[in-house]
Order: sequence, then structure tokens, then C-alpha cells
Amino acid sequence: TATTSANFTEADTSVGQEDILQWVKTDKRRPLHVVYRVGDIERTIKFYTECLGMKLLRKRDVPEEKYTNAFLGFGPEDSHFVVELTYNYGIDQYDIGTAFGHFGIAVDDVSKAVELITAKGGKVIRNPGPVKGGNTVIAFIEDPDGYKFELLERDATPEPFCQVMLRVGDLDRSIEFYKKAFGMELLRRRDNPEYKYTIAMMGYGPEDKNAVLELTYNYGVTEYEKGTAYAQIAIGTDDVYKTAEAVKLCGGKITREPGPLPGLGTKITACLDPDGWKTVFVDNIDFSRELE
Ligand code: GSH
Repeated sequence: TATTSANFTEADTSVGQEDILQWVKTDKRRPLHVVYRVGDIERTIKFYTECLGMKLLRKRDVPEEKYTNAFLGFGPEDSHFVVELTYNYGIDQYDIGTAFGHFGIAVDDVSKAVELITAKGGKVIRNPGPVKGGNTVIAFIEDPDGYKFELLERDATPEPFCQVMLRVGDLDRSIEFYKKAFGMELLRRRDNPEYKYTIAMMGYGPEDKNAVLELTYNYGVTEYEKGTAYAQIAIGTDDVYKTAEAVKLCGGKITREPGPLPGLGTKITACLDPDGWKTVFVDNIDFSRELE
């Protein structure tokens, strides 16, 4: 219950380490949103709604902290993975770096989608066609800030916003971390020796119905530049305190101790994976309250 969660502390020895890692696997987890910075929020809202078919779900201006957030996606936030754009007053440009890969969007007809995006003045950086070394028809486009979106041809899905691709320096290390510390499943692993990379799809449910984390390892590349643009993924949990314990047990770095956010009251905890990718865990009940 919420009461026991709030009272859970490090001193609580009744819950052993093994139990915590077992609990992680049964926790009610779901990727909620991916957070990143944009230089002109209205420009991005226009692009995502007109070119990608997303809906503007929520917008909040926080003048005291000099930023604006906009949430966009293909369905309501209580059941869909969405983007959370951050605009910081006065900053019109960010460095995307080399570590961030792309966001994946499933569409039923990639060529048609690309045609529409082109007609609206969008930038296509890879034309529709089968992925190199595979069969799935894909295309790549770039949004106004230079974030890449992969369009993947797939049958109708409840979750069109289907991937966040991040590059990592040691794939086995990452897979272990996301399995043990986050309770994710390795859904698929594919080596593409011809193009010298391996990908691992990690998530909380099958790829055709849930947004997944696509980790990419390029042969021999162990370090990337993170830039300043991409921020983090937020994942829902029933207990941010136990979540933080599990992350610590697995060698993850807690960057924000579990507890309520001042003012808002929503309980969160934040951590870094072995490559320094950030994740924020958000209390499920507090999150649904935020949506009311
Ligand atoms: N070197 C690539 C990277 O770091 O982005 C490895 C990952 C990769 O190539 N992914 C595939 C891709 O982008 C999609 S799974 N293929 C490009 C194409 O088919 O044109």
C-alpha cells in the first residue's frame, strides 16, 4: 500500500536484497514519456501534429522556473507512451550529440507517411525502403531540432510511438542492468555483422504493443557524446523507494533520492545506467493524480 511505501527506508531489513530484485519483476511498470529539450516549442508542436499525426495532450508553463512543457502523443497519457518537450526560456538550440539515436514510430505505410512529411516541408534523411540487412520497410526523418525519427512499417498497433534508440558502449552490461535493476525483458537481440552493430530491444511487454528501449552497440565504439538536448525516459512504478534500492543493488547511480517533489508532491527517483543514460521513476498513483 501507499503507506508502507512511504515508510520504507534503507534501515528496513525485513526486505532482503533478493526480495527487492524479485519485487522489481512484479512491479507495475510502463514507460510513461521521454523528455527532451527543444528550441521553439510551437514549431515542434506544429511539426509533430501536422507531420507525425500526434495530438497535443497537455501543456504547462512554469514561469518561476522559466520553462514550458508540452506533452504530445498518439493517445491519452494514462495508456500511451508520449513525448514531453521542454522549452527553456531563451535557449533556441541544443547539441544532440552522438549517443542519442532516434525515436521510432510505427506507421502502416512508410512511403505515404514520407510523402505527407515532404509535402509539409519536413526533412527526410533516408528514403523509404527495407532496412539494410533486413526486411522491415523504414525511413528516417529529422524534426526541426535535428532529432531523428525512424518510421517503421507495421500493422496497426495500440502504441505507434514504439522505440527510443540509445547507443551504448557494452551491450551485455546494459542488458544485465535493464533486466536486473529495471525488471525489463530482453525482447529481441539482433546482430548485424555486415553493418557492424548489434541491437537489443528491452521492455515491459511485446514490441508490437509496447514502447521499447532499443539499445545499439556499434562494434568497437565504447564512448559517445551525450550533448545537451536529450534528457531521460520516465517509467511508472508502484514504489519509488524499492525501485531506488534495486538500482543501487545493481550498481546503478541514484542521482535523485526517492521522495516527493516539492510543491507537486509526486514521488520520484532518478538514476543513471552504466552509460550515464538517465531514467526517472514516477509513482503510478501520483502520476494518475497529475493527469486528473
Ligand atoms: N551504426 C548505426 C547507428 O549507430 O545508428 C547502427 C544502428 C543501425 O544501423 N540501425 C538500423 C539503421 O539505422 C536500424 S535497426 N539502418 C539504416 C538503414 O537501413 O538505412
